[in-house]
Amino acid sequence: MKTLLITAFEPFGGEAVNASIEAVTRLPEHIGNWKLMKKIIPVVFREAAEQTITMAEALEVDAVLCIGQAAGRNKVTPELVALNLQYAAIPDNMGNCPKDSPVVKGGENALFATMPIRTMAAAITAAGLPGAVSYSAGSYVCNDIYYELLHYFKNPSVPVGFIHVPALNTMASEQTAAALEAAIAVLD
Ligand code: PCA
Repeated sequence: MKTLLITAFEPFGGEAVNASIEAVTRLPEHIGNWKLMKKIIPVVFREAAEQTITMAEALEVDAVLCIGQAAGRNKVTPELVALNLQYAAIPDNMGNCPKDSPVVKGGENALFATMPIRTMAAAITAAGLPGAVSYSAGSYVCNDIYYELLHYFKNPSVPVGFIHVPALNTMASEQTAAALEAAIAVLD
């Protein structure tokens, strides 16, 4: 049995809910060969990544998968790329509002997922649910945590992935959870 740290984000932007929490809390404790360790993290630049790295190290997890909400999308979208860019259109939950700052000074411009993103997206559609590979996690806190984790766990003995999910008014959380379960089930 391997352990997967799976994170969801608190609500942000003045909203009362975040679809990532609703979906992650609906996931079973075990999927295939994986035991899930669920954690809710703040929508705060850097802090979200720091908490996740601390938890991943303390629990000695085998992989890390972060889930965030992407309002306006109508599919569950595993993310292939993280950019070394912070640009916030709205402040994060601590009032940070970076405009074109690097995530990691001197870091590579972009990092690729170390989970099998295409296979995960294909598993979602094979389950009859809306899924697609995404090539941009944006430039807000979701992209920030993704880049920081990929940078930190450069040796992909701890694979890292990110999946954006639609808002609750677009996709029911049971469906979103089923899509996440299908994506996790293909992990080795
Ligand atoms: N979505 C935001 C941050 C938290 C979340 O759920 C994003 O896409 O960056």
